[in-house]
Amino acid sequence: MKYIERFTEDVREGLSSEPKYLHSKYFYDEVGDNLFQQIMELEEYYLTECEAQIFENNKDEILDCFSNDGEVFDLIEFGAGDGMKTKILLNHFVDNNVNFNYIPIDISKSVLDGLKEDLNSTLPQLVINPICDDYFHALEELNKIDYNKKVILFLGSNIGNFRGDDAIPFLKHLGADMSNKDQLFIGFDLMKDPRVILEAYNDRKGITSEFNFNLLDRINKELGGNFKRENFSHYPSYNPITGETKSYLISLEHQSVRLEKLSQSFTFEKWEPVFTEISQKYSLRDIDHLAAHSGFKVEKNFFDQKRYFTDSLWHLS
Ligand code: AVJ
Repeated sequence: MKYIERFTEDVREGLSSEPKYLHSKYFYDEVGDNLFQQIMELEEYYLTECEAQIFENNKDEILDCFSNDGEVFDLIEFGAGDGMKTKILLNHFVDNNVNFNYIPIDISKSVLDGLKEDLNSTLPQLVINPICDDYFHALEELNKIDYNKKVILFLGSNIGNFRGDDAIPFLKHLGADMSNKDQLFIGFDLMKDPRVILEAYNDRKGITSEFNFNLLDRINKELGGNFKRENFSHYPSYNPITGETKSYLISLEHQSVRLEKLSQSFTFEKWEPVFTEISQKYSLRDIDHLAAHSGFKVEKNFFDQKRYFTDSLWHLS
């Protein structure tokens, strides 16, 4: 199915559901990529800095874990983005003449082109083979062409887009494409002061709100919608019991929105929420639980100084 058809069907399904929802994966068009870039630079959005600190402070040990006495490995990154944090590791590996190939995987061609161009100029010795595809398809293709040890990076708490145990099928699927010598290095944002978490998704400059509203702009642009921004309000929430950080767009009045491409209108009650995104937060027990129930074993957890975040190294159990 073509992208735009998927988008159309997902929006139709989401807005016909009770409660209504829209998939956060559609945040990321060119405008959305740029807004997320700005989010990562926000003071409130501690995740980026924590992970950078983890890499900076543990790069020797991380390298030791990845590399078995000089044997070549593929460093495969899911959803590489601009690769800024990964660059800390890449730099360190290149400096140490490590024998590895960097394989960023992303569905966005422009993101990959930008990354490759940047790395070619800043790290010319690096071997980089980007793959523009979905994660699993790319992995299967890779498995056909080489038998190198694979280290899969899934950073930045991207896993948090799955609610709790909903990550298990995804992780199992990943495990099925891995062999015993392979590793998974996965970023989890940890439970912490609920206020700190809420602020990260409720920044003072309103970039996160803008990020959510971009979804309505996209629907207007691509599906011929007539959403009025001023009729909605961004509402972030954090539940310290479940670790669920959820964002909503709340309808400020009873209204009807028409989507030309779907030849359909949708009514919103006054104060009706549209669920837009989950960013799951984890306890260390949650992480052990996820690993155990998806066929992995936790080899080691790396932390930042405040213990806000962990990058957890897994292998098949
Ligand atoms: C890219 C999914 C890790 O959930 O923290 C940031 C996206 N949303 N601010 C996250 C996001 C609002 C981010 N991830």
